[in-house]
Amino acid sequence: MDIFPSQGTSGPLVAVIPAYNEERFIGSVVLAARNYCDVVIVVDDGSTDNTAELAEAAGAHVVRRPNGGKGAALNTGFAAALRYHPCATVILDGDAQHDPAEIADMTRPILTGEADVVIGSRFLTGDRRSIPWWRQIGQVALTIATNRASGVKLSDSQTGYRAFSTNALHDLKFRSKGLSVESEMQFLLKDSPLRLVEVPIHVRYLDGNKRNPITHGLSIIDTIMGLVARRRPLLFFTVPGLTLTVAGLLFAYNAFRIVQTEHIIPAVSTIVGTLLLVTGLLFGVTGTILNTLEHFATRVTDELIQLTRDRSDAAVEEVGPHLESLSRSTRQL
Ligand SMILES: Nc1nc2c(ncn2[C@@H]2O[C@H](COP(=O)(O)OP(=O)(O)OP(=O)(O)O)[C@@H](O)[C@H]2O)c(=O)[nH]1
Ligand SMILES: [Mg+2]
Repeated sequence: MDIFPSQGTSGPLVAVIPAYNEERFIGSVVLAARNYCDVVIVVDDGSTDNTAELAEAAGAHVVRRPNGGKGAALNTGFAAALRYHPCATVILDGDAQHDPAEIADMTRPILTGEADVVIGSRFLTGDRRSIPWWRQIGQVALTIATNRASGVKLSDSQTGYRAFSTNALHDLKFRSKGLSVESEMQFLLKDSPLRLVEVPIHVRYLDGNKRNPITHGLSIIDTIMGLVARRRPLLFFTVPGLTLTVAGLLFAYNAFRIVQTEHIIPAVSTIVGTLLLVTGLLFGVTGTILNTLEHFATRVTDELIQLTRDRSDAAVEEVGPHLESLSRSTRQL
């Protein structure tokens, strides 16, 4: 098919497929995606099978990098996509879970200027028959946890089918190592001006479980907790801190009352009250300091991203890696 959805807009439509040991499916996924996109980029980071060779044979632009997880693969894929000056970029999985025929639906809100980020949701249509029930339980639980923690509400927080405007490719830089990059993206979107739209998608599962669903779910919860601590310190530290302080004050008041009426110092109330007060105040102060640093880091990062965006390609090649590592260090504050 040579009628590309990108016709009539400037720049090619680009697909980015992160792929790790996907030799069973990658060839057919690339061939199918090429029917709906101008360029297909496969980011292979250290596959031990023939993923890269098969993707190349199917016509993909293959970027190879050392294994750093899906988040790092997406950072690399976004940088590679930006070099094509795309009208829109779509990401999909290399295990044939997503239907490339839906790329047009995924990218339409970007091409019409309605959105910067499109999330392909498995739960918008209500047709969940193709999703095994145990996966649905995990996906819904992780969606509730990510929605609550990030403050951004989605019907499917874990989907890998997403589309992005150029602005979004510039702004979104991931740190997550494993498969928690989808949750991280939701936190990044919370404080960002990028406009978000969900569209319904269909999925199919041709493979069995690749990993233990319990440890997989726990590792994502672990990342969500870390993200809350880093990105929403008031929620993670200051709110529990205030609760502990109030509890400490109640114990202290009780101890004071006993001293007044019975003229003895109640050991339990005094010790517990003091411990609660000290811990609560420590949490409160820590949260407030981290919140200030987070705002500072966000401002510096935004300015660095803007600086990178305003430069010519040659200058970005030269200073980009330095700015990125500076921006990363600032975020790690
Ligand atoms: N480049 C790269 N791709 C990865 C890595 N880990 C996962 N991927 C790819 O990211 C996509 C999603 O990974 P999956 O393992 O299918 O994760 P999932 O879809 O959440 O899990 P399942 O439902 O079990 O398929 C696939 O195309 C993987 O090949 C990685 O470390 N590097
Ligand atoms: Mg998959």
